[in-house]
Amino acid sequence: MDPQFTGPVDHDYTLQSNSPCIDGGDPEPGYNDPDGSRNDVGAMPFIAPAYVCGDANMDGQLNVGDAVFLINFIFGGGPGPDPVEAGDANCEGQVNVGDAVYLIAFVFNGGAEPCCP
Ligand SMILES: [Ca+2]
Ligand SMILES: [Ca+2]
Ligand SMILES: [Ca+2]
Repeated sequence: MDPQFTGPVDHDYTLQSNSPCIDGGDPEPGYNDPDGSRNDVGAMPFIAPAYVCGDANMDGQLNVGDAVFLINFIFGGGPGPDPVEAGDANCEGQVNVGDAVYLIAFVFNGGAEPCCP
């Protein structure tokens, strides 16, 4: 079976969210992962990233500030969203100006909600 390591080539043995190793380890509660779920097979447990989709600036709200944050990141060399997925509002796999446009459409024009990966 393929354990779905994130980056086996560069020795990144964290698990991707589709890994069959997740919650496949010892069911003994004492071995539970830091997130309280059942133990994962392998050295690095998978911890689902906690973020609000589209909340690029991580202030807990979705508003124009997130679009501004993304624009500053993309064009102004400012800090990026962390995790970067939080900034991928249109969920096409990368963070770019399209996400800022998407957020603006959502905030001001009743556009579709951010979907994120
Ligand atoms: Ca787990
Ligand atoms: Ca925000
Ligand atoms: Ca995107």
